[in-house]
Amino acid sequence: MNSGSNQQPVVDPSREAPTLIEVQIDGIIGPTHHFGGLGIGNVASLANQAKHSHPKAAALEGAAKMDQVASLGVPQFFLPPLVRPNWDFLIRCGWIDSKQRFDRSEQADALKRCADESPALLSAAYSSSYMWAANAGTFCPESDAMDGVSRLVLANLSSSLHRGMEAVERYLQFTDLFRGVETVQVCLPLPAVDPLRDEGAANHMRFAAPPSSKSPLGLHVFVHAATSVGNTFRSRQSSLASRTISKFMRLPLEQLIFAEQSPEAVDAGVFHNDVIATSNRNLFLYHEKSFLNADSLVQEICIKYESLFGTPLHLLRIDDAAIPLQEAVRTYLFNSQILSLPHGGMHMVCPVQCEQSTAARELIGNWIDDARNPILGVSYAHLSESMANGGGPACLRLRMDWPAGWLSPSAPPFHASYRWDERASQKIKEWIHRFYPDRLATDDFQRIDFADHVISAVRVFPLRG
Ligand code: SUG
Repeated sequence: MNSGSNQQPVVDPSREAPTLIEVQIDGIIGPTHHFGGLGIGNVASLANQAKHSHPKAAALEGAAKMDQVASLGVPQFFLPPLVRPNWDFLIRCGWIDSKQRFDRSEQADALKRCADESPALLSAAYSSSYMWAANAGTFCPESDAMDGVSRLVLANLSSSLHRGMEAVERYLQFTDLFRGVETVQVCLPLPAVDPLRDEGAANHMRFAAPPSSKSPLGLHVFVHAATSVGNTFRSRQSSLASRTISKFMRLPLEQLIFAEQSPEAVDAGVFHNDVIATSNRNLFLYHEKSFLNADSLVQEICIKYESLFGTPLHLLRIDDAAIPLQEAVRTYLFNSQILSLPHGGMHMVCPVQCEQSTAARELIGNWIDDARNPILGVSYAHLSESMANGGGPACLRLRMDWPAGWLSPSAPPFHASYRWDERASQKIKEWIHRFYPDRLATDDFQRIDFADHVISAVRVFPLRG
């Protein structure tokens, strides 16, 4: 089932709600990973603009994180890299005529002229920003929807010069990934206009029952950017987009909350909610300065959570005195990937920057020692290249709660060619070693031989759907 329609919800009271399994879908880091300085409100991206990047090391770091997650028994999937430079984008921006798109000397000329006259646009055409899969879309499992349909609403990413182009390419990838699954709707992104700007799951949290409970329901919190004037940075997620997506998903009001980021957090470099707050099932980790009117918001979340699940939500509130906003943004503690382990309990994959920060390391140690919360262990991921562009462990993955039947051994494995297992890991790492540049400067983008190389590299990606 593809594309959304706006028919009225149909509730089927006899339907049986399925058990859900949390899956992780990472974007493979591409061979043109670089520091374009294009991330709006993203202090790491702005600070590292035009530095040399290391695409091979970057992609191997991302692969190692997927190995780490898969080794815990958590279902891990990947999305193949997208073809860059994006010639369609360059054609639409007038740098080459569509009739000449396959003419090599015209291509070479277009790259050179664009590099001289509009380097930001060329950087966008080469961007590997699709690697941050948390921004690909927002997912709602069928058990939460009033009409019993699972939906993935792709994000339009319309705020950013370099990211808007991902939306349609991602739509095609997910349509392929879910090929043949009748109970999921892959929905086109909202219209790519400023009032509907949307950045996907990075601004959405789904709370669920503790693992001991069988309830498949979820409480959805959509976080939009600060609306008050005076922000240093332009906001990325509009309130209208969040509200429209929640309607699309046919969510009942009892399972729905809207929240606003605090302007102070946005000004400190919190360009997405997942930089300063995160959830996993019955756990809520947040910074005291994450939200506007944080106390009343958290109270609302707790009340709705308890009335849905009959048990309290586990809160980990971090005060500014313990981790100041700037330290939170530097370490990306809140962007740690919290995983539900197959046999109960949770595990955190934190950026190595948290291990190197005394304050963050001590907090994590205390959580593990405290038997009252579900966190059982931690591992640290080295993601220096992604982090230098403002992307931590949780940014690199889209988390979805899939009906267990989709993964059962007796079901058709529609997702088989996107599964990260030992074979995929080995093949993809070999391919990275063979084709990825060790070091990249944005000057390389104007070379036609470089463009040819990275396009052919992605075309021979070893595992295609
Ligand atoms: O959109 N960085 C990304 C980082 C996305 C992080 N995702 C989440 N928080 N979920 C962004 O700002 C930098 C690219 C550059 O500057 O070349 C960039 O796009």
